[in-house]
Amino acid sequence: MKSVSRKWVASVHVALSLIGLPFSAGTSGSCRRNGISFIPSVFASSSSSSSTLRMASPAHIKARCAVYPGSDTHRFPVPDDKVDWETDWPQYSPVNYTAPAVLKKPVWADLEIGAFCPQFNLLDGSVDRRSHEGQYRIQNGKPLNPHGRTGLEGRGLLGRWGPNHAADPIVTRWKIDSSGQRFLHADSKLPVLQFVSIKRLDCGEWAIPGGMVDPGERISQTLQREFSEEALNSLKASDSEREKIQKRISELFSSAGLQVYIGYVDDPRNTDNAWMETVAVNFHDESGDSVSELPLQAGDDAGQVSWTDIDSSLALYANHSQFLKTVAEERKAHW
Ligand SMILES: *[C@@H]1O[C@H](CO)[C@@H](O)[C@H](O)[C@H]1NC(C)=O
Ligand SMILES: CC(=O)N[C@H]1CO[C@H](CO)[C@@H](O)[C@@H]1O
Repeated sequence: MKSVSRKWVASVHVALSLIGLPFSAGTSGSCRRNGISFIPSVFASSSSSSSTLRMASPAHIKARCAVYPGSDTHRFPVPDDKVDWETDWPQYSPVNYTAPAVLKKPVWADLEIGAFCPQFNLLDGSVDRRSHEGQYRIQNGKPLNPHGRTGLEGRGLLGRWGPNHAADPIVTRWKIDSSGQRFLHADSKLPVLQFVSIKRLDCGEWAIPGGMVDPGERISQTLQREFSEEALNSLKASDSEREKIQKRISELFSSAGLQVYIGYVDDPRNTDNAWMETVAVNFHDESGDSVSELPLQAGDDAGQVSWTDIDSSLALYANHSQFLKTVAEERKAHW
């Protein structure tokens, strides 16, 4: 287990230097440093992913968790050496599970295969069925998870067959001391970054206030909408203050963001036929006169939004700490 997760961390670095092509390729306004692309503010929704680069995939782990979240359904156990679809495994017999809430046909979910004809690997009407990781395979009419077997077929809790796209906005400012100077960390002597975080209701861990990309929405819009919803809803502010804050948020999000990750997410909800993908982008208020003044409570209640110091010791949801590490390194801040 331990060696596997170390491998994964290492390969995230590899992924960072390999991925990012769909946005930066052919966009003259973007530059690349250390393999990380600075993206122009207006970028198309997951653009045409012509990139067929496949990272030396780390075996996903959460996507093989024994009990599927929110259910009593046990996945068919998949050992590390059987994750790859290329490995012949006639005995493989995944459990078929789609959550009742998904089968009820809510607006955010697809129908069962057969009841409609999805255009996989394409922009299908307003639903983007393209993967950030290139073309994925279709078997018996169903898309195959690009990172391999999960022990469960169907969609589980996910609405879409194939990729389910999310976006994670990482909004940062410099931590300031009482005299208005950048606060330097006692050990590293480096300035400390703070990011807007939310305490998750389900597990109590800190997380980036991200969310799902709506049909027809550009990723840049999702980033701003999710952030505005979370940050503004948590504020006790008058309408005029709210308007002022909304304007600052719009300005910050129309500046060039630093793309820190794009691609597959090893998520416990993933299945053989449905999986999470995300784009994580850092928007940074360098001068401190924009959203740095957002009066977020430094609270500890679930659902609470606050400015949190970026530090390697933070207990964070999923692979969010990997994203923050990249931000800290790129901005030469304490980690
Ligand atoms: C899987 O389950 C769904 C309903 O949950 C059903 O409609 C579908 O036919 C099943 N597929 C297989 C291959 O058994
Ligand atoms: C840095 C970090 O949180 N890495 C985690 C990313 O996800 C994999 C798979 O679930 C974990 O094993 C890593 O620890």
